[in-house]
Amino acid sequence: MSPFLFIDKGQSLQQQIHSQQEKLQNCLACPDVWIPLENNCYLFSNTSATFGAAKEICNRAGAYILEDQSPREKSLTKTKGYDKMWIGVTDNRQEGVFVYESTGTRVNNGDWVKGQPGGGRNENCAVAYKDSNWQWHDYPCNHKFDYVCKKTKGTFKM
Ligand SMILES: [Ca+2]
Repeated sequence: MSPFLFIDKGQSLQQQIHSQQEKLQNCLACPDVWIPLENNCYLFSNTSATFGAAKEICNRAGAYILEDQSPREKSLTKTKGYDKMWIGVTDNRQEGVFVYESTGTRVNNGDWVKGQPGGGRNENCAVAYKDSNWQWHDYPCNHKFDYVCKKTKGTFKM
């Protein structure tokens, strides 16, 4: 979509305003297949993937693997029927230091299941379990799980 506003002289001012508002709303909406919730857009995987592949797919869309889930995000996720899904949190770079993939910032209050993470060097990626109310376990990154890409509304190229 063009960022420029075109004024049609045949339209009343009110019509022009309405038309520009519609264009703006289209810019702020989520693209096809992505699900809107509050200020974000979500893409739910159809097939499972390793953590690295999931990350690449999300990054290619300018998004990142879902991280901490709000209660509303958890409700949305529940509708998808996943048993487990990746969370964009790893200690790949430094064992025991979990960081958010999207920002590289350290996870201080991760939503870990009690006793997790506990896999040491063999388990460097976080997985949310439905049966644990989507709390996290650490898991080997080369396993394949479902995943959700998340992106802020209005950041898509038109
Ligand atoms: Ca680890």
